[in-house]
Amino acid sequence: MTAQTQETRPDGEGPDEAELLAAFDATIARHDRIEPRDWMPEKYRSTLVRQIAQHAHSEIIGMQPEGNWITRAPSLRRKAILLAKVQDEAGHGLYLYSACETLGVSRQELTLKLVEGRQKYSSIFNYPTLSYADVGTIGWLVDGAAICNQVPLCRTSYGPYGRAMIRVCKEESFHQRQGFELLSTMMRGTDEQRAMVQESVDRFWWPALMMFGPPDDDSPNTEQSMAWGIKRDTNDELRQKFVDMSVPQAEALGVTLPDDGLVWNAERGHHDFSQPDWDEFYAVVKGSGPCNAQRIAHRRRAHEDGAWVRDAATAFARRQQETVQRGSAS
Ligand code: BYC
Repeated sequence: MTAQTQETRPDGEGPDEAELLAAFDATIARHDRIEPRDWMPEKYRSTLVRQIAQHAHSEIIGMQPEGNWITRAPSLRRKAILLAKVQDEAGHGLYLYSACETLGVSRQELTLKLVEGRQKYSSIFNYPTLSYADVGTIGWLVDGAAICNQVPLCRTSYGPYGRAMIRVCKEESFHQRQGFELLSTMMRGTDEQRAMVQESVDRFWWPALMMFGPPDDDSPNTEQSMAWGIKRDTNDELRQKFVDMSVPQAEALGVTLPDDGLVWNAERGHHDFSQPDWDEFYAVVKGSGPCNAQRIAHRRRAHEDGAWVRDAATAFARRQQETVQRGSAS
């Protein structure tokens, strides 16, 4: 049985709810994709809206910490690279808002929920960027964490989300390399530059670990999201993967990761590591991080300042439609 659309069958009889659910469950069990016109349980739809909207908001809010350095980039080359990267994040936000719209919510609605604090975005973007090294550290660690989290999402059960992720991941891996390249250039520079990199890594390491969400035992959504194939790995599995990936990269760079508990465990075949400060995580998620108010105020201002662009685009589209209609009537 394949996933059923919500339309009635040719005989005029619509499938009942139990049949629809069975078809949905069978599609998930086969690791096939659910598409926008397929029937889906309401909770599956609302879970996707929650996750994809948060993801889209993260991309858009995530433009701010790095955007902060565009006017102060140390060279024309670095400025061009940073501009392109921040523009990519805007593109990622747009693919994701479009994916979310296929679930019956409008972008306007999502934006209002963000600026009114009714939907979340990633905790990581509530930390400030204090030096240019932070641009490299965000690329290396934050985009690195994003890749760990998002590569499995290319196989998520909802078609439009998985397809958006494929392109996003390609760009994110490019972003990660540019971050690593910036940091390795600084590490080959002066003692002062090396100290800047280390100080930046010390600030971003723990917030990067928090990006994967609370430990599995405290994650209310993981079990159901895994059962539905929305998430393919748990928060702790992805965090472990990120730590294992980052240790040799830190060695190659010549930086120290700020965790005395970070050691190779031969028996597990993974690194052991300490837990981040989960009280800090919950405080940041609830709005008390160093930059929450600033990030939302900036987003709200940009939305309000952009009202005339939306009005003009809507008027232009209406005018074009009228011209087409006049043409086909004559
Ligand atoms: N920050 O049950 P859980 C980027 C919330 S952007 C804030 O484990 P779930 C980039 C969670 O929402 C990358 N909130 O939830 C951009 C839930 O609250 P609600 C962004 C968090 O959904 C620019 C509650 O805590 N990536 O890469 O199963 C420049 C309980 O959590 C966080 C994505 O959005 C957090 N870190 O799992 C550079 C990836 N963690 O909603 C780079 C897609 C948890 O019940 N999202 N919460 O009120 C996901 O994979 C999952 O949503 C998460 C959380 C793993 C994040």
